[in-house]
Amino acid sequence: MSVLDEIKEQVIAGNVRNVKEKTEAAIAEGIDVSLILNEGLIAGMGVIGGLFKRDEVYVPEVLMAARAMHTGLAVLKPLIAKAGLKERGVVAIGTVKGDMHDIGKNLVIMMLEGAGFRVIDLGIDVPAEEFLRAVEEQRPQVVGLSALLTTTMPQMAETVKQLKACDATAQVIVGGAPITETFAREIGADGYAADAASAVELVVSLVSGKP
Ligand code: B1M
Repeated sequence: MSVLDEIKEQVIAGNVRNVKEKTEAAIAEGIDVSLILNEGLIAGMGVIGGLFKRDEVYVPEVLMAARAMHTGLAVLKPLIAKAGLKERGVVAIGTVKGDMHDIGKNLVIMMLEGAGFRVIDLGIDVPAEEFLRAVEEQRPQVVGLSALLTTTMPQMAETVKQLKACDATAQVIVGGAPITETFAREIGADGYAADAASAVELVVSLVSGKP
């Protein structure tokens, strides 16, 4: 098994120590940073995303894999900066005002980071103005809104309305347990994802302009 396959397998297994060691070994072997990133770390998170989507692994496994991937990323970070690798895109994401749930949002963030996106985490209980400020100041291509309560769905609708009224070109996606495709369409969002892996697929398609 190549060291890249080993990194991938150890990300899937959520083994922090092994991912760190294997990433260091790959660097020592002189393997290109983008290969370590794409065929090792990101590939591992991709597999976990698919398993999670099919209910073959659950939240704890995804969190462990994400932690392992972050350890590998930390080892690669100085080399990524030197190699001038481009990020795949920028996404700003938060849980809407009145809503404190963030486990799902954090999973979406981890999977997006695992897929090579830079994510601006706006946190929980985020008012519409804060989403607007992030769009103005940081110019993300995609803004993600999460809501877990039926009582915060109107706030999600209001936030989408305000984001669409400003002249920024950011596309707005929504998700969370009570959110549906129909609701997303009704409130004028550009996309809906039922889970973290689908959110990555959606963002990739929006950023690449391929539906
Ligand atoms: Co809350 N809570 N909670 N809670 N809580 C629910 C959501 C609830 C369904 C429980 C129940 O009654 N059965 C219920 C909502 C009912 C409703 O509105 N229909 C509820 C309630 C009522 C409340 C309080 C009002 C309780 C109270 O105080 N009386 C209160 C509200 C606080 C507030 O937000 N203002 C409250 C508080 C809490 C805790 C703080 C205790 C805790 C949150 C801790 C935290 O997040 N840091 C909590 C929890 C843990 C839950 C449950 C048990 C689990 C939620 C969760 O993390 N799921 C939940 C019941 C349940 O779902 N079984 C419940 C795991 C997570 C991975 O899934 O968040 O759905 P999920 O995310 C998924 C997808 O939805 C999607 O991808 C994720 C990964 O696949 N997704 C996106 C999410 N965001 C996305 C964004 C995207 C795309 C996809 O694009 C941007």
